[in-house]
Amino acid sequence: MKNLAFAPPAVNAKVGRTVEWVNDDQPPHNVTYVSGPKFTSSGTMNMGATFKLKLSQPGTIHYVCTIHPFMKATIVVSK
Ligand SMILES: [Cu+2]
Repeated sequence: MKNLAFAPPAVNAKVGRTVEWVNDDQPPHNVTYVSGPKFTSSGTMNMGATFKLKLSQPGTIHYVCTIHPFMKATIVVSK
């Protein structure tokens, strides 16, 4: 997360890979599940905090930062 955005806002990755987010912003953010293969949301991430998600199922994950609802992003997970 940087400049009040998920960067990049869309990624493609294979099942079995792990995605890691780092909050490079001063304001807190979170990674909150919206739709697609289910995962447990991150909770609040202060500056410098990290969150990892192992991609275990194919599908398109949509997620948002609920603190800044305009921060939306996707992960397309393929086999
Ligand atoms: Cu945010």
